[in-house]
Amino acid sequence: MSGNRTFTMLKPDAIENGHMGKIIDMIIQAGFSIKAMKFTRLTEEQAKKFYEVHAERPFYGELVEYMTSGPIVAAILEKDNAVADFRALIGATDPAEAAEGTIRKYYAESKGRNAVHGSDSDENAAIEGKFHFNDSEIF
Ligand code: IDP
Ligand code: MG
Repeated sequence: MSGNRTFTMLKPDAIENGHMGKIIDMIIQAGFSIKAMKFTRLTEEQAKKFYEVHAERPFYGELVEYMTSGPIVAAILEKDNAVADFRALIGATDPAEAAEGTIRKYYAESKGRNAVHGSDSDENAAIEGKFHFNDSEIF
């Protein structure tokens, strides 16, 4: 059975380009409710840990540098079928391949600087949510 929570980050390019409010509005209009939200900046250690699964990929160094380059918004979102529905809302990793109407189609700059993160499984949604929030910060 699929779960009802996912985890997202609005990445540094989205904040830098002034898209934070519009992206949060798209998320709410798509039926997600916000269970936790934080405006913060990742340390190098946090970014390395968060993207550990990509450690062997050629873009890992660039990814860590980008994700620590400025503030982000981290959030836990709730909706039926949250993980899959949120991945559909954000679109493909590369904005050139993202469907019309998706967040990445509108706001991503490139495959690397792609505006938003979305968890890829219920298991990772739980791990990633806990990575950023204590129980007392989740409503
Ligand atoms: P996802 O965010 O759509 O799940 P992943 O393949 O899990 O995509 O990659 C994690 C993040 O790493 C991407 O969102 C993007 O910021 C970055 N990334 C992925 N592939 C590339 C690439 O080929 N070049 C540069 N950055 C990349
Ligand atoms: Mg991924």
